Amino acid sequence: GEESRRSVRLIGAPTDYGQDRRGVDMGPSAIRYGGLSDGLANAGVDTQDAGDLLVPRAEERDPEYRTPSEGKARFLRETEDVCGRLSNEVQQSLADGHTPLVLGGDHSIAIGSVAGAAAEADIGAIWFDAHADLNTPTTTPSGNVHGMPLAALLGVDEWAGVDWANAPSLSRENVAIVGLRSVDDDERELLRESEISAYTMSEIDRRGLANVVEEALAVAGNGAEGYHVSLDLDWLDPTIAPGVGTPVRGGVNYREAHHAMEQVAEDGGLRSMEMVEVNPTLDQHNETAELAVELAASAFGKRIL
Ligand code: 5AB
Ligand code: MN
Ligand code: MN
Ligand code: MN
Repeated sequence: GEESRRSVRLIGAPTDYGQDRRGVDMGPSAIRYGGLSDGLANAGVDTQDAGDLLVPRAEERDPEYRTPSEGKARFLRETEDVCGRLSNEVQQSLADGHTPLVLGGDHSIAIGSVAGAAAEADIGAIWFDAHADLNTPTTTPSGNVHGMPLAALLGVDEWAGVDWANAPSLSRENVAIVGLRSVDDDERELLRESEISAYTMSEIDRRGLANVVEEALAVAGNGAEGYHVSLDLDWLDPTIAPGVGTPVRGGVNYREAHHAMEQVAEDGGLRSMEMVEVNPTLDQHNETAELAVELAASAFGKRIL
């Protein structure tokens, strides 16, 4: 019989509420301009573009936000609003038979994309990132919500019972973080005591990325109805992905990254995906957005032979 083609629906979430540096709201445009629809067509998937969510400019809003316990989360009201709408879009895409591919925007939008993907299914997640994104409004050193989405989705401490995050949308035994090299003290403590599978760059050096990703796929998929892939472009080494707000040296290289995405395609359990933190104002010749395009093509099954 004929294999059914995967159909991808693009959803832009042009936010920059979650971090300090302006410009990441241009990520969806940069990634589209980088050739996303052609790249996905080459991967053999049908693509439709739902356009961008409407996101009010940060200058028009008041960033100050304190939780009842005096925790800090800049632009949390705006983040809640965008994530609620994004969650609905992701849920609708899945209901319509499309695989959602969300284009960020800063990483705070993951609270919406994963909540939507988890609304009708028990899912896992693989977090490709230099950072753990496990802060809460209490532990955050910056007040920036892009450092907190995974904690929100897991319902950690102050994030517990946050209904707009559908918290918890994920359970710790089905979450793998791959590529860690910048972790805050409270995040480290949480990772040590929890069942979250966390793979540092050092472990990747020792075991090879392919082995680590194989394990991460097993973790995310074990007993779950598919998984979400959250790809923070700062996962990559800044020499190949300079257009990000929080670069950290010592990330994965070009071929490693492609092979990881090829493993995702091969595995077949991908339910939804997002690419975040691309900041064209910090980039060189849109190369980070173009790399995101290439990696998406690999994740959706582009074949060389
Ligand atoms: B990203 C830091 N841990 O919480 C914080 O880029 C950085 O989404 C967070 O991974 C980086 O502010 C968030 C210091
Ligand atoms: Mn669920
Ligand atoms: Mn990061
Ligand atoms: Mn991140």
